[in-house]
Amino acid sequence: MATTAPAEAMAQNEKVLSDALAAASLSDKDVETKPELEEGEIEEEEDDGNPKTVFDSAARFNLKHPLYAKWTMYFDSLASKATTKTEQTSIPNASAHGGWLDDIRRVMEFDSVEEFWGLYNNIVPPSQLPGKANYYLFKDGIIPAWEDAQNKNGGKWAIQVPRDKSKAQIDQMWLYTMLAAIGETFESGVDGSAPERSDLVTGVIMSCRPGFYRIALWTRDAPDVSLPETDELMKRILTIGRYFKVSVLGYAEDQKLMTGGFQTEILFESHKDSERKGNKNKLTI
Ligand code: MGP
Repeated sequence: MATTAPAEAMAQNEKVLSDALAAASLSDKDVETKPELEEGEIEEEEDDGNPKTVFDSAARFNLKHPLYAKWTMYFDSLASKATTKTEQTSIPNASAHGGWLDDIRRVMEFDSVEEFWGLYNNIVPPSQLPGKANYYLFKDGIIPAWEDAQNKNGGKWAIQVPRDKSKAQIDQMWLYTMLAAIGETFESGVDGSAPERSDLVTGVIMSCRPGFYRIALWTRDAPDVSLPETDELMKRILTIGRYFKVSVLGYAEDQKLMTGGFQTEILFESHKDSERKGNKNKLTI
C-alpha cells in the first residue's frame, strides 16, 4: 500500500537535506584539492625522514643497495646517429678514439641495485630494437673501446645467435649477463662454489644486427691462446667463459651449442686479434 508522508515530516527531511548540502559545500571549500597527475607522474608522498627501502615507498625510498662499482650504460643505433650530443650524453674524450665513439650516447650512470632496475625498466629490450643497435654496460668510467687503458690488453668472450630464432630468449640472456656483471659473479665456479668478486670483467655488450644477436663480455687481460689451462690467467678466463655458458646462459658445460639449427660457439679472442680481422687465435668452450 502506498503511503504519503505527513507535511511536517516532509519539511524536516528538506531541512536535513539542505543542512547536509551546506555542510558538503563548506567542506569542499576547506579541503585542499590535489592537482591531477599527468600520465606517468608518481604521486608525491610526505617524507617523514625515516629510512625507507623501495618496498616501503617506490617514490621516496632513501635506502639503496650499493653495487661494488659504478656502472655506465651507453647506447648506439642508427637513430642515435641523428640525435645531438649534449654534455650529459657524450663520452668524455670521445674524439681521441678515431671516430669510433662518435655515435655512442651515455644513457645513465648507476651504483645501486635500485637504480639498475629503474634503468632496466625504462629502456627498450634488445628483442624490440630494430636493425642495428648496441647496448654497452661498462664499469668505473671505462669507455667501451679497445683503446681504453683498462681494455687495451684485454679480450672478449662472445656468443652470437640467429636473430629470428632467438627473439624469445635474447632479453633474458642479456638481463642475466648484466646481473652477473654488476653482481661481479663471473669468476664463481660452475660447481656452485661461493661467488667471488671478479675484477677481470670490464663491461658487457649487447649487439643487435639484422641477422643475429651477439652478447660479449670484455675482460681487462687476455691470455695467449696457446697457453695451457694451468696458466693462472688462462684458468681465470676459462672460468669466466664457463660461468657465462652454464650459469648465465643456462647451457650444459659440455653442450655443443645449436640455436635454431645453427651451430653457435662461445669464443674468446683478444682485442688485438679482433683488430686484425680474419685471425684464428680463438678459444672455444
Ligand atoms: P663490431 O661492431 O664490434 O663488429 O665492430 P660487427 O658487429 O661484426 O660489425 P658491424 O660492422 O656490423 O658493426 C665493427 C667495426 O667497428 C670494427 O671492425 C672496427 O672497425 C670498429 N670497432 C669496433 N670496436 C669495438 C672498436 C673499438 O673499440 N675501437 C675502434 N677504434 N674501433 C672499433
